[in-house]
Amino acid sequence: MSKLRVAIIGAGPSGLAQLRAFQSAAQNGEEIPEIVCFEKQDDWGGLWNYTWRTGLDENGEPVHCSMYRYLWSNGPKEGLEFADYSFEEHFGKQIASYPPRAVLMDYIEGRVKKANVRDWIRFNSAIRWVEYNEDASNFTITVHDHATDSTYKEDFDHVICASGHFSTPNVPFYEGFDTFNGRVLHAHDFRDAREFAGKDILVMGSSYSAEDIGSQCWKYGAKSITSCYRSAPMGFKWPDNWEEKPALEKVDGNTAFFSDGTQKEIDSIILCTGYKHYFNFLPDDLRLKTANRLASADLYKGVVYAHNPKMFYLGMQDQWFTFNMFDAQAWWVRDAIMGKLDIPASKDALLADVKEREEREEASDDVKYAIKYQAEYVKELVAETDYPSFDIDGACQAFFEWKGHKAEDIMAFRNNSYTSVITGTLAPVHHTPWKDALDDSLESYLQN
Ligand code: FAD
Ligand code: NA7
Repeated sequence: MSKLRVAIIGAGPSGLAQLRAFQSAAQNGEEIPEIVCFEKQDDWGGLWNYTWRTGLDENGEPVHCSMYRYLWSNGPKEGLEFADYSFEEHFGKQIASYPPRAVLMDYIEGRVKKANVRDWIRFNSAIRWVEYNEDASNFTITVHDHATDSTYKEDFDHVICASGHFSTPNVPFYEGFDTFNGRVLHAHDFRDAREFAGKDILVMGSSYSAEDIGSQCWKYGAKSITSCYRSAPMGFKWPDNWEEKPALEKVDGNTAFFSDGTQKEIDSIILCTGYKHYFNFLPDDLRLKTANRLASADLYKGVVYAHNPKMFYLGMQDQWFTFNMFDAQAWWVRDAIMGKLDIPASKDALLADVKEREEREEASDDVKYAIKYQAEYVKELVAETDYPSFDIDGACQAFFEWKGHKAEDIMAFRNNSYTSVITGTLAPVHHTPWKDALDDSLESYLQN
């Protein structure tokens, strides 16, 4: 019998977790399928692979990166540490708890360099289309190889979609945007807070991007920050030049009007209004359609596409846990493909599992409940595979402390440190408070 062929779409943290999962099985002497990972960018790392570009990339593909300069981890690294590759193993010492992007990128790369899986990736290779062949029970994938500017097709037994879901911006229209006398941009296109130094900015949204982009602009010298919310305020104790307002109604010239009847003169509008799950390379019968939530629609165990169980998705949930959850998913998918775990044959059973997860998520809108909910999910998958078990409740504890530190002082929460659940070591306090640390380079961060 010929070897199974598995296609992985994307070499971000999720796709790389999948490569590492297969590589670790091979290292243990198991026979693994043939793996091909397709990545449209010229390097790995997904969102963590920073580019100054916005709009279209050098090949005319939509720019994937939504990260920006000076971005530091928005949660403690103790919540995302790989169970098979600690921060101490990578850096040779324990490091502070909220690493800047470049430091986390270095860490992500370290594990896959060690695993020696780069040759499994075809870079500059954008997936154009995926079709399922009922007769042959396999998939045909159409790829655009930008290095040779040619397209080709190849067949695979399984497809694992790890293309991320924080790249295609959700961009609402409000009256007056089209005649606003300043810049209107989405968080996806935000690159450098210094652009807004001395300016009065309006940040729309009340989630992570609004909080962090507003904070970056504050740190790098914006004159004032106004944030506005649709449903609920972020409610932190903001600095004096940051005001939180209810919903935007319209803008007229440079004046923004809010639902409480107040108004504010502004220079720029940054839409931190979230992202869409968007897969323009998938036909209706394979395409995941879901909201950004913890229990993704249509995914058995959060990874198996219920309408075609030969197709898998990684990392499609809203995320408290990130790298370690992608690992748990990747190990589980590997074992399902290798026949070590069973996927129920009936679609009803697959969808019943989804429904149960949705109902359990909807049982409470408490934040601690949500963190524990995702922790239980990670535990469930880890228990069914040989991914090294780790203290997932301890990681939850780091998240709970992080939430408390944010409530205490939103501009200082990153000065705190937490204990690694992998090595048991307490992280050092960073040498410079976050608000004064203007240099976000790896060299600067590691000077502890
Ligand atoms: P991605 O990182 O998005 O990677 C997907 C990959 O698929 C990309 O390399 C892309 O080029 C490739 N791809 C897409 N389409 C195609 C195609 N058609 N053909 C071929 N390749 C394709 N998480 C944290 O843990 N800590 C943080 O501090 C943090 N900060 C964040 C800040 C921002 C602004 C954003 C947007 C996200 C942040 N995240 C953070 C969450 C982030 O989602 C995860 O850390 C992680 O990057 C998700 O990995 P992924 O591999 O699932 O997706
Ligand atoms: P999120 O977490 O999806 O949040 C999107 C925010 O945008 C949220 O507050 C929404 O309000 C708001 N929103 C969405 N549509 C609108 C419209 N039409 N008008 C006003 N406000 C709107 O996205 P983020 O970018 O913050 O975070 C995504 C990831 O990036 C995250 O995992 C981080 O790690 C970094 P709502 O509360 O729904 O009313």
